[in-house]
Amino acid sequence: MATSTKQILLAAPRGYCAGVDRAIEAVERALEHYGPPVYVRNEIVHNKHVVATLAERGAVFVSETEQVPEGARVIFSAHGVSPAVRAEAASRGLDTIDATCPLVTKVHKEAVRFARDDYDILLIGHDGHEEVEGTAGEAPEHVQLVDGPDAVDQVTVRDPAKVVWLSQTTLSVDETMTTVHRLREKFPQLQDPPSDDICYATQNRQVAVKKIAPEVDVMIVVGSANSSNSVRLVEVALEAGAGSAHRVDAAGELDRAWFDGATRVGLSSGASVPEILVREVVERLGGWGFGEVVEVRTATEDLMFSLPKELRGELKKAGQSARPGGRRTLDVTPV
Ligand code: 0CN
Ligand code: SF4
Repeated sequence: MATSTKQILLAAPRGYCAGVDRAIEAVERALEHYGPPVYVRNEIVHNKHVVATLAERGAVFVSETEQVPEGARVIFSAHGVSPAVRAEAASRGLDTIDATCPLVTKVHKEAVRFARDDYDILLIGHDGHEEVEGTAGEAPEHVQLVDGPDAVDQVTVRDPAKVVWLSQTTLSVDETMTTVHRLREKFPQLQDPPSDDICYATQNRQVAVKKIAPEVDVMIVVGSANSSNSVRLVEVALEAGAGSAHRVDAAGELDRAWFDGATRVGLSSGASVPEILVREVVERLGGWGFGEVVEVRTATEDLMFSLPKELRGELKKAGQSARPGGRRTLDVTPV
């Protein structure tokens, strides 16, 4: 059907997942309850606007627990930490609040269990990503990192009858399946994880982008450069047939030339991205003639995680509600 108004196809689900919502609320509630400074090990989630906004409110982001003064309070990020980091924090007498997403913790538990049964664990994930460092750290003698299909050739195992693959939660589903296929060609007895390690939010955002991508001239994904799940959405969009695809941190990074001759733009955002940043992109595109916004929903999400237990206990003692607020956005300061 011919249309004179240029359109935005807005992917749903997009933006915050349950683990991000909980982690950000943990920092906000800790700041309210204890007052600043509250230390946070690594970026609480991989979004520079979220980090800048929380820093303005008194969160102090550090890359190692060594940088936290003895006896102070530190929050572990949504991506999880290895037992060595926990031990270091304990040895320095730090009060810890663990905002690791429960779906990351689930993968840690799988690694511990398969290591106990003396399996070789092939962990599919991106070298250097914090989540992978945390998961591998649960069983360093048993875990080998497999960073994509091309890394399969180098993999060797002790006993091909006792091999399992696990993965980072925020990978491309299709690329991971290619890696698994190659691993299984090499090790036919390779076992699957007990349940999907790539989380529901990562999967849902990819499904929505795949639906929209073939219909659009340009796909825009809002998210930070170090956000694995956001970057995967750009790749998924291109694979699924978008004319072009770009990641931006915020509306200010949009280049008008990307939209020359375009009549339909797709828009999504990663799991760590506040909705306000998407709204600003919609506004900017509206000013460039993309006046009609059509939401394309492929799933509904209502999962919500309770706050980290250390914080819940403290809030209850102080007579404050320990229920998660489900804030779903943060009034971020554009940086
Ligand atoms: O962007 P994120 O903070 O992290 P990655 O996609 O880089 O893993 O999103 C939340 C994901 C988690 C854990
Ligand atoms: Fe948890 Fe998935 Fe969100 Fe990561 S992207 S915080 S694993 S729900």
